[in-house]
Amino acid sequence: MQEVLNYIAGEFQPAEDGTTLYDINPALETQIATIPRSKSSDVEKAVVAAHSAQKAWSSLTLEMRAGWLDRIADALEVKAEHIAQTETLDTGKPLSLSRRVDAARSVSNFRFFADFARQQTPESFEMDDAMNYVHRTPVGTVGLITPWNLPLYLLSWKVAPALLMGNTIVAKPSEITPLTANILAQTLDELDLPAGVFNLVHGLGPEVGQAILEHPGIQGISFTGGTATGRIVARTAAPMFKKLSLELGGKNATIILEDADVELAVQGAVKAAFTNSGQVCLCGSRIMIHEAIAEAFIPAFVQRVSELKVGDPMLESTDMGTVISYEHLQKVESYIELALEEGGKILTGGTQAMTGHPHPEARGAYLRPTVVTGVSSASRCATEEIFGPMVTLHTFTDEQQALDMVNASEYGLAGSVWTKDLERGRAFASQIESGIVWVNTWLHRDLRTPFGGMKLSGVGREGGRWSMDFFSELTNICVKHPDQ
Ligand code: TXE
Repeated sequence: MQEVLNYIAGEFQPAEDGTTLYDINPALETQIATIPRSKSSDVEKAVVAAHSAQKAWSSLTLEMRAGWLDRIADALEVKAEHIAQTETLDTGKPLSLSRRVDAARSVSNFRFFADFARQQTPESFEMDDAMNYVHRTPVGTVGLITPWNLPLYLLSWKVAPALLMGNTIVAKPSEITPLTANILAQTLDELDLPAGVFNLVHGLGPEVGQAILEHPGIQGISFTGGTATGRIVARTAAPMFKKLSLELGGKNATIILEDADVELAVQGAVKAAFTNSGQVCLCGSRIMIHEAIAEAFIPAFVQRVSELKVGDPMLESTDMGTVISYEHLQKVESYIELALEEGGKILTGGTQAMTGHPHPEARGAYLRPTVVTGVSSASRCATEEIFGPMVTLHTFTDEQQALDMVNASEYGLAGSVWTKDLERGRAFASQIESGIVWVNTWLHRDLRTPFGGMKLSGVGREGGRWSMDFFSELTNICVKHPDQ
């Protein structure tokens, strides 16, 4: 079994009190690693290390730090297959997905921010009698807290801009998926990143996560996770006036207008619903279909979903692996039961599935992709974030009704609209209360664009210049021209 350690002040080390937690593989339900169960004393050490590295790191030029990001990207790229295999072991997601999305994006996050930094021009504002210069300094030591659904992908999405802007880091990955964060720490260690610039502290949210939130020496918090935890993060960090970025949950809608290309919409809706077993905050878990196209769309959608191969995540042929844990599987199943109580009918799925698994005796957190119809768009299973392979279908007769259903959600992260009329798609998209709307596509990402949500889906935006803004403080320097 692998023994994962904290990475503090350039040293791999156990928790100060020596306690550990088990990391579980959700496909076999076996223990694959131990991680430190860190406490506030470990966070304290990490903050001291980060502070001692801060001055030297922030005094490098942006160009030099961009060079570091390039070297990190190159080193991670060499390990891409190792990262993908490890992510699959830890999460139960198909290896093909780990390769295509998790490993690839972890590399490109570093590369993107390096290139993006080089494209920036100094920001200045000329007045008749003076010139304003925008001067950026780092926030300081930042706390990065990340979830289990896209472990290294989301951690690197924060680490890259935080390093670029001259911050030092205390990071905490999810205790459920700690392994690829450890690969990142090993990689930075091999590259001789100055000690203390990046510190990784493993453990439980209410223990080590909370200690990061509460530490007065940490000036900014970037958090991705559930909305309930986000509330705790805000409650703790906001009164200390820490800079805060909250990327939280979603209950995203996929809207099929009556003039949609049925084949394209079916493909897109299946992908939006079941990628990573529905465990992407952007997943479309409420599908709204115009009545005029429902007869063509619904049977084709259900057919396609029932053909998805659920099984061993290591097999090339697998479309969907496990959900993240057996506990999470039970949560999703409880929503399937709730759907039936709420008057719903299951069109496909609804049961555990072990197809193609090499160890049929293992329990494994497998669940068939599940499609529910007949529940109200205001029902609990159509309004609460389930974060698993289950979607509800709803029909509408006109655009206003669709918009009302979509915007009734307490969440506002993402959505997709499917129509052959692009102008209509844009107009419809602009009326959806959410941070990201795709027209005729889903999870099509340009990393320069703002990413984040409104309402219960979070506060703030990341991506491109929004990440650069979050991870820096701005000083406007106004210089008066002489004799004017
Ligand atoms: O996430 P948590 P959980 C949603 C999804 C899921 C639900 C709960 O609906 O079912 O959230 O998942 C750390 N102080 N999303 O419980 O707890 C925790 O250790 C500081 C959506 O696994 O929010 C982990 O590192 N940190 C989401 C991180 O917060 C704390 C992705 C996220 O875990 C803490 C994941 C505390 N008091 C779940 N408590 C998305 N937006 O993509 C926990 N943590």
